[in-house]
Amino acid sequence: MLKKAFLAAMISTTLFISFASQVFAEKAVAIVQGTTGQSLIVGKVYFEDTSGGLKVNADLVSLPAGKHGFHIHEFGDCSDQAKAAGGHFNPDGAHHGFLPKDGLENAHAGDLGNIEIAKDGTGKLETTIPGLALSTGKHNVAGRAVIVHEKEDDFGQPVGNAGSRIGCGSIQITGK
Ligand SMILES: [Cu+2]
Ligand SMILES: [Zn+2]
Repeated sequence: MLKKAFLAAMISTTLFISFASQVFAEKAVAIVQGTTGQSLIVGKVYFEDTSGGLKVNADLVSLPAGKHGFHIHEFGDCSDQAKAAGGHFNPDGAHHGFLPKDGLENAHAGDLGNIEIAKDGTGKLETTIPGLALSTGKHNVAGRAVIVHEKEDDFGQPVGNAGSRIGCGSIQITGK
């Protein structure tokens, strides 16, 4: 009998922990790869739901030095040199901008701006965006794509003049 009660307690604890981690601390990763066969671009972008918004932590290597437009596009499909990812994630029908500065009223929900790449080809970006989440609400980014562009996003209309899509990764929930 005791063994049975212990087992039941174990099971409910496990269920509660997996439920709680899904609701309160969802995490995801996008494995970024170059969109052309000869490209050496690789990287990881980690996402985590926090009380202050969606935490984004990118770590890329083998890119040309300089600033590169860095966005979340609508679909998590990197085929056809990432054209299949569609446009900037924009559930509000806003115009293009810089989300951390302009907010969801004045920027696309996918407008993360630029990632700066050093001379050695590496770049990091860490930001927390209020209003975005992985899988809850209107501004949910799981299953969409992170895109790294050829050129700098200059925040011009309609999509920042950042040129072609050189890196892409779909945002996949890792759970814990
Ligand atoms: Cu883009
Ligand atoms: Zn945009």
